[in-house]
Amino acid sequence: MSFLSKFFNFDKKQITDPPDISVYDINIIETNMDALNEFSYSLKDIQDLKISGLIIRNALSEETVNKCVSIIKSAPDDNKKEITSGTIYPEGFSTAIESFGKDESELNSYFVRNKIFRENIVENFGFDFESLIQDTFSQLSGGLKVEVPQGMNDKGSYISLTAKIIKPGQGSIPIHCGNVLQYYFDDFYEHLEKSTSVYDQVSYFIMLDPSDSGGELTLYNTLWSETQKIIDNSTLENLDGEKINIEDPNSIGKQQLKLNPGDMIIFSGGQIWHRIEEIRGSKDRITIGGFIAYSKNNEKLYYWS
Ligand SMILES: O=C(O)CCC(=O)C(=O)O
Ligand SMILES: [Fe+2]
Repeated sequence: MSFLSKFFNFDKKQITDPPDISVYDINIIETNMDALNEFSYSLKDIQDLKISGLIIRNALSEETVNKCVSIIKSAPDDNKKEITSGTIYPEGFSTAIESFGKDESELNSYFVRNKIFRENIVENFGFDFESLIQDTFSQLSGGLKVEVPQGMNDKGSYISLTAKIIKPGQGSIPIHCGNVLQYYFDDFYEHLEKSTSVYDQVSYFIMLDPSDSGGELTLYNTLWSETQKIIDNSTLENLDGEKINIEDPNSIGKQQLKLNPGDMIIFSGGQIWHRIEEIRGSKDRITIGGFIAYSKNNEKLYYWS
């Protein structure tokens, strides 16, 4: 239809069409480690939603991936934490603060344990993921320093990254975005917020072992700025009070991403609503990752999990 005929033909269809609530279109760029120098300021573009995310294919070799999978699987249970959607290794910040509350000595020893775990990162994960993350994000931010925030009361540190093991039948990671967690658990973030701009944080993870089927990352075409309420696992409500059925393609657009062993994804997980699809088949899905954000003065980056 030409511009003029469109302009003069206010037909019935245009009036009765449902409102277009998918105002944000997901756009993911794919690259590999060798081409990363073409993306010198992409972290900012991801945070500003100019691009939704970046997939770095084969960030880790097959050999390294296999070594990490076997080390993570056989890691001692007392370093692992069971949560509803699976197992986290080692314990991340949000569940630690959930279990320890404001108990200062428990929290202090949690942060000290993280520091010790990090000193033995190759032994504990099978690979120096901290160097990989620091180099990658430094390249994606025009050369900024990338650090792990210090723990509460200047004790130890946050954990840099965690592995997530989701078992078939144990489900999925239901729909969420990083900002919704900060909204509901704002006192959890009180300390981190002093150093780090946690709002609009960026998510990243490396796929180590995909499930036989399912386990895809689904990004939905709606942002925290327009949708801030979870009604249930399949329904969101936007700021206009409209219900969004995330299972209904007429209600919302989405993009599903399948990652292979060794692939890394960096995306606007703070702002874009997303979920991990149900794990099916016979094997666990294993990823390793966390969050990254600018420091309060924008001079460096902080990453944690
Ligand atoms: O699959 C994962 O490891 C976590 C995905 C996720 O929700 C995130 O990275 O924000
Ligand atoms: Fe997430």
